[in-house]
Amino acid sequence: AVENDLRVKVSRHVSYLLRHNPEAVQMDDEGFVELDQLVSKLRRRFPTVDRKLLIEIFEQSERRRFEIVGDKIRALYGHTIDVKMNLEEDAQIERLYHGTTSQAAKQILGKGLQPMRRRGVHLSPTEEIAHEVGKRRTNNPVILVVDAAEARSHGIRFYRATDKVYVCKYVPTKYIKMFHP
Ligand code: HQG
Repeated sequence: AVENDLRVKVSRHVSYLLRHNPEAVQMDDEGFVELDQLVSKLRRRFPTVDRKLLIEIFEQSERRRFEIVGDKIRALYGHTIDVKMNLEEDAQIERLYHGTTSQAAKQILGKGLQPMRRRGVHLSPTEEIAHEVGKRRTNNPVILVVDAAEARSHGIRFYRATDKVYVCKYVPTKYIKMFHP
């Protein structure tokens, strides 16, 4: 349990560093950081962390939050800092889902899905995943469904960050409905 606790803390801290860069870690314009540099940053807080443990944490995680390319690593979504992710557009997906609180859902149905503090709106490919996301904020999440096909025909682009996370700049209210299973 202590082991797991450390892993969760390290993973959260990596998300924090790579999505928001509070300590001004050297990052390229696509959001990549040298793994070695990240490890040495992390060691100040978690002295037992090394490259091997980091990679284990990423491989065992249920969500793919990071991407390692060569000697570099970046967060795949969730940024508040300006990064050029160059994610792959998904030009086929017809529906996307968003799980949130009932209060937020009301606002969203009034003015659209906004990225709030992040660089993009985060959407889920299935209602089950949207439910999990909403569960982080409330016991009774509301699921919204986005008509991605219709939005796309009006120029809105949806990008696949991972198998569980899609991002988009903004979704106007006319493409959003309450989801009723
Ligand atoms: C809401 C986690 C009022 C939106 C998750 C959400 C996800 C509005 C909140 C990822 C609004 C933003 C992202 C509007 C949107 N008025 N509220 N017009 N438009 N909102 O954290 O989707 O574990 O930025 O409903 O699993 O909750 O960190 O987005 O409640 O994939 O890897 O504003 O973070 O992944 O919150 O979560 P967030 P999110 P990790």
